Amino acid sequence: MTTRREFLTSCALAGAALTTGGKTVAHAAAQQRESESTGRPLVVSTWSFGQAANAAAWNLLAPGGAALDAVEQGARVPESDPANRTVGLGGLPDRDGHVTLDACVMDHAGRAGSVCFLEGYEHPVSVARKVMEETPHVMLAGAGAAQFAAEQGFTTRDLLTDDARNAWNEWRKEARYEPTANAERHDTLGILAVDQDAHLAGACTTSGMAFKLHGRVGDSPIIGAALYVDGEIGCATATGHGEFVMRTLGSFLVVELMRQGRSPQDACTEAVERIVRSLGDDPGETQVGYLALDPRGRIGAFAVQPGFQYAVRDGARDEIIDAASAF
Ligand code: SD4
Repeated sequence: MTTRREFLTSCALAGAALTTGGKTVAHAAAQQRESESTGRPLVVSTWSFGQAANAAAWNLLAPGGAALDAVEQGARVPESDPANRTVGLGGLPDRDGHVTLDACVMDHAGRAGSVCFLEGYEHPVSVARKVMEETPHVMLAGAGAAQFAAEQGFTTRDLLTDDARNAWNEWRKEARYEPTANAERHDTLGILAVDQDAHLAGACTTSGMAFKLHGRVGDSPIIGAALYVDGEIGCATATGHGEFVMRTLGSFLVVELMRQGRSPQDACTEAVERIVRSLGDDPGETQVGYLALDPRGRIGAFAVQPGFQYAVRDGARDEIIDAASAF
């Protein structure tokens, strides 16, 4: 009989597919590329919209720029995109109509900065970087984070677009609070980069679960949950149903597994397996995806269920890849 572990491992080895130029092909070579290492620099991001973030990051990485600058610039792209309903401007609001943002950054030296429950600022990732660089703290929340952003010279902006307000009004007609994991509503940007000097950095930014309770904070700004970077070992980021990631401290887990010798792919698979164990045989709508990168440029990705994609950009590739999944 095949154990769940054997099943997951075989999925990880056989299940990846690669999308290039709009075509998705069954693809054994995807995994091989991961183990071959493509060298540096390299940037990976969650979801297909990560490709635009990667492009901005690549503009810095290609001429020898720093990974930290690259991930920040990459994260700012979806933050400014009003058509993106899950990050920054245009993000869907909480139950009470507030767009509340979570973001964090971390670099190869173990420095970290984070903001959560931030309202009225388009670029939480940049505020998070300021927390990291300008304060002795790691995380600022809510009104305090907004006060700090103002003090740092960030300008306020109404982030609730007409489109997002309309979606919220539609949702309110249902008159019920059901924070289920809808794949469409789960699209945090996690971005990881390794630069020419083999320095790693990562960032994560989101408007969180759509129509969440006011005050709800997800995994995305939690160092160790949706983002973790160890300059020697590797880095990981998470997307999906944040509560599952928070309960398992997923990104820290992925990096610690890599420290124990697991490949980025195997580490992501094991971290998903911890979640899958709590789900039994039916994941329902629960989705979590992990993405990991090591200093050699090896990539891993795995999700609870199909649909999780990630974007890769390096000197030879600009691609979107379908991650393997447990179900
Ligand atoms: C959250 N993890 O707030 C975020 C949502 C998400 O892809 O990742 N969407 O739980």
